[in-house]
Amino acid sequence: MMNKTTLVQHLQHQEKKFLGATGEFTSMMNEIVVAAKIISLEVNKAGIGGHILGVTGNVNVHGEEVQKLDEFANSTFLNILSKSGTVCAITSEEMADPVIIPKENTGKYIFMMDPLDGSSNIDVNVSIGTIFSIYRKKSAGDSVSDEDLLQKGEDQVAGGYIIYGSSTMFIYSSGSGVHGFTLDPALGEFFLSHPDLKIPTHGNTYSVNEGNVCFWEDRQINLVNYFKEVDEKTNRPYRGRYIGSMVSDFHRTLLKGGIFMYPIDKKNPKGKLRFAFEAGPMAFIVENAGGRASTGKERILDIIPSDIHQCVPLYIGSRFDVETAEGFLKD
Ligand code: P6P
Repeated sequence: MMNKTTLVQHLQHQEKKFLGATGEFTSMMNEIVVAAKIISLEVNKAGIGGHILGVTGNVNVHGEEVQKLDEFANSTFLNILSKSGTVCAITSEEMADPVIIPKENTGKYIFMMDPLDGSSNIDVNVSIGTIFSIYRKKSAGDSVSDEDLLQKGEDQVAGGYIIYGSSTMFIYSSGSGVHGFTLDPALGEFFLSHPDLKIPTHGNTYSVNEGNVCFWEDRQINLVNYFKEVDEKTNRPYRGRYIGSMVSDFHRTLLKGGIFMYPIDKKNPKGKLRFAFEAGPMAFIVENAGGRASTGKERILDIIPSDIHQCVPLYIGSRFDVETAEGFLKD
């Protein structure tokens, strides 16, 4: 174990590659790691004692029931990062408005998160996760403006997720490849387990909630039927896999290839997934792993959001498979 690289060591090595690095990014990432360890501990004992399972009785800005663990995860990141001196603002899927950090504790980054994605699966022991995205403050002066909070996807400084599953993994990219770390719970340390991850260029798995088929456009129906047809040359029929926890569905897609889709439908005419907290960071990761992420019509990282809670349709995964989807969906 001792010849393994820890996440802290990896971050220090990465920092040395950036001339003029102040160490503020590394410091912020280390704080994110601390929050991840705290949440991992809570998630893994959620079934014991029972006090943390279940709903809070509140709904979030998207009208979704807030689980107790959602709130725990959100407040854990909020408490740790707001005192870290590395961020000037924090936005969250679970908070209607941004939290602006007071001057005495402010920093140069904006931290955006889905604190516990897939949390409706907590009570049935399905893997869930945290998704985060980091931008650099752009506006002059001490105040935080829309110029800082509504940035183009490709201006992300880093994107990552933590998956609380059979093991807890920390996957991130800061633009120099995608790297995966696995938590050794006995030591409380993340160790490099998946260096420089690359997504297969062509997969044979499609992932979508087919329970929504009656709400889809015809071209979405035609696309999924295409994946189900028999054609040896193009590896079809594809296997269907859908967990209903994006972090889990994306993690499988990143490692094995294929495509994850959350299309528009009559219930969600703009899409269900959030640009800032889900589509944007996962698009940053998948492109750094050689994959592709699209709304079906445009590159996710080309989007400049008009609202911090903006939703988008999402097609993400192996380059070949996302291009196939775009062929069916482009006007
Ligand atoms: P549906 C979880 O609530 C989530 O935001 C993603 O993690 C997941 O991919 C999606 O929604 C599941 O949505 O409509 O298929 O239950």
